[in-house]
Amino acid sequence: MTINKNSFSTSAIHHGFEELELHGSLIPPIYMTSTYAFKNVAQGAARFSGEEPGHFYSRISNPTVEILETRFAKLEKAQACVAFASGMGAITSVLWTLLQSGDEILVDKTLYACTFAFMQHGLTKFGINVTCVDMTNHSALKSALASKPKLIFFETPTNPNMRLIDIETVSKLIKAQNTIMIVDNTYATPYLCNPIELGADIVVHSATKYISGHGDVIAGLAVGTHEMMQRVRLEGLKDMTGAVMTPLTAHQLMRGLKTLDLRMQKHCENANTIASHLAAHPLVETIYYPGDSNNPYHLLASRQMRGFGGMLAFTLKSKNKLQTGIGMMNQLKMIRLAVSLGDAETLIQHPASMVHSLCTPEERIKQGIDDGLVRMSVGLENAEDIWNDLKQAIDYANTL
Ligand code: 4LM
Repeated sequence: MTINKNSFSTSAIHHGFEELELHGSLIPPIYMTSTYAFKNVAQGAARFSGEEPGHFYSRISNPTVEILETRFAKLEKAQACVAFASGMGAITSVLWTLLQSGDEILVDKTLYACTFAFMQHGLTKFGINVTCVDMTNHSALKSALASKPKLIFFETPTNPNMRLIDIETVSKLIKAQNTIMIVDNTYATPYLCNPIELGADIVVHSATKYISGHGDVIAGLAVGTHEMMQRVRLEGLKDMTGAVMTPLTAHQLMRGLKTLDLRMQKHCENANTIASHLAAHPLVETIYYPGDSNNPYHLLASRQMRGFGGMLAFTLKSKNKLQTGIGMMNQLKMIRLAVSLGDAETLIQHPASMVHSLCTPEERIKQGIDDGLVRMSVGLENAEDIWNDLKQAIDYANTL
């Protein structure tokens, strides 16, 4: 009998931990320690210099967090991983490590609002030039690349309007130059897409979302080469942000990872059911969901992802789409009105008044975010229960 230790589910459950080495403890112990005792001064010095492998302070590394990092690197098909206190901790630590004043970077026009704020209002304060470009438009991207940016950064699918960027094509466009490609893979997860295989250098995640899957953790992860991740750990994480993941969070994420494949299959299935119902509803104007065969990103999604994911967005037909959308959301009974995504509970939010309210109306227009847009993270409940709640709320909004 051969056991395929490389399969996603087996790696998600077993990789990076040998139970019999630790009293047979089936679950990796949670090492709640901030520091590590040395045998003598020479050993302490060797740990600090890196001559001897091992832990010396939990802002740099911790045995429980290390198991999660090893396991997640395997799932993302990367050499190495660094864990962080949040998705924003991952993004800021990676970018602070790589950038310096005077650098130019290129980012996609649609980004999660705090990532957008970090780029546009944070990095620019320190003399970094940030240019937004529509990375789905390859000729615009080619022209923008002429300035040889230090790095490019994008999400795919984008939050909240579900645009998809072709990772492999973008990677070919930057091949001839020394530009680093960073992809935020939060929406797809490594179960649906592995950007490193398609040419990305670094992949970042808000592990708060599908990786945790249970709405009880704030966490981030980044993967890349050993060399790049060691730099991120020792510069961005250790000296710049200090956004370190706790061992308890690592334990919760490892529990989440064990069911990531099962949960993603159900998220995909449920989102597909809800999208089909929405498509057939006369009051729905536009659906942003790559699983729909009429969606402009459908072919790319079929090639780049192993499923269409659990996220969708839509607008309702109305003279005042904003008011109708708000009226609909206030009428929901089971679906929870909340930001974040990837939980068992179906979550709905209104980007213009919540997550993307951090952007000005002009910035939202540039990012392609309609003020009437409603974003849904389709959960794991019974799909017909989700639809029945959504339908009664849409029907009610029509009477307003
Ligand atoms: C939200 N998102 O959309 P932390 N990258 C992406 C994200 O969606 C997020 C982050 C990074 C939402 C939070 C309120 C694509 C967050 C940032 O929240 O720092 O773990 O991740 O509703």
